[in-house]
Amino acid sequence: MSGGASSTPLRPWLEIVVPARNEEQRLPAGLAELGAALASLPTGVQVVVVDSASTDGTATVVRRYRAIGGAPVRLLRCDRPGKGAAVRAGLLATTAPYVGFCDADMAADPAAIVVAVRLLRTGNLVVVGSRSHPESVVDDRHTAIRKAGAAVFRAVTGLVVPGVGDTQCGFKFFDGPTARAAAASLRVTGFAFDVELLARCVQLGARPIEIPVRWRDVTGSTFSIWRHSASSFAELAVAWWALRPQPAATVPASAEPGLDAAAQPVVLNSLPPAEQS
Ligand SMILES: Nc1nc2c(ncn2[C@@H]2O[C@H](COP(=O)(O)OP(=O)(O)O)[C@@H](O)[C@H]2O)c(=O)[nH]1
Ligand SMILES: [Mg+2]
Repeated sequence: MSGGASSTPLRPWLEIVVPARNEEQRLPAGLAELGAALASLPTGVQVVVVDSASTDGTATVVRRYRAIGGAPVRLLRCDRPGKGAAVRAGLLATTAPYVGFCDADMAADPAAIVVAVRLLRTGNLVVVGSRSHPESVVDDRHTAIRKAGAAVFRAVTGLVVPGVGDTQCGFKFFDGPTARAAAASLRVTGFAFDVELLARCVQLGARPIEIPVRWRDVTGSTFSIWRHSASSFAELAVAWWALRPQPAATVPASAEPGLDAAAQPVVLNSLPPAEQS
């Protein structure tokens, strides 16, 4: 699966999607951090940066990186704006048995990828970074109003995907076929897409595992409380409607939505050891 030490196999074993909109400033540091984390993984990893709606030099910056930490970097353009649309396009462009996505600012320390991969390799289908995990180290400098909005948002997400403490952390890893199947039916194109993506994975039989992350607020966020708050709640409604249980007669048994006991999310204690400085 990991390929030879000297050459990158044609089919990667892990592909990591990085959505990027107007990220020329934050991407260089973000990719450097991601590269440092990938250097400890076996060869055969690829990074897919999905650029959409950028009006700056994001694409030019990405083209400068042929590889990071031994992983080739691909640039993908997505015509539709929105983080959800970009991650969906990135996931659908993957072929690897394991996939994931990270924000361009690497607010969640990508060192946790090694933990996520270990859990995927032991048969877990979805592993998500969670700032609400008791072992997470979170340096949250968001404004009080954004924190309050996030708390309300979290309460409402429970209606769509119960049991996941933090659906919005930009650090999620998946079994490839599960992620591609979930992404194929994704309706939400904006910041609330994670909720629908997780709920669709649960419908496919996944039991999301939450792992601790080291997370810090990185300045230059593309999320605007004024422009994106209302639309994020509207997206939740779209997800809830799209995922509502269908009458039994019209849904094949294998695709029946809903959370049975086996699909309940679980929380794991698996923060990687702190990096030595
Ligand atoms: N391609 C693409 N990426 C986006 C879009 N909107 C947000 N993103 C990316 O989604 C990620 C969101 O993280 P960030 O802006 O740090 O938001 P925050 O951490 O929630 O404040 C970043 O990598 C953004 O560049 C979009 O319309 N298109
Ligand atoms: Mg961020």
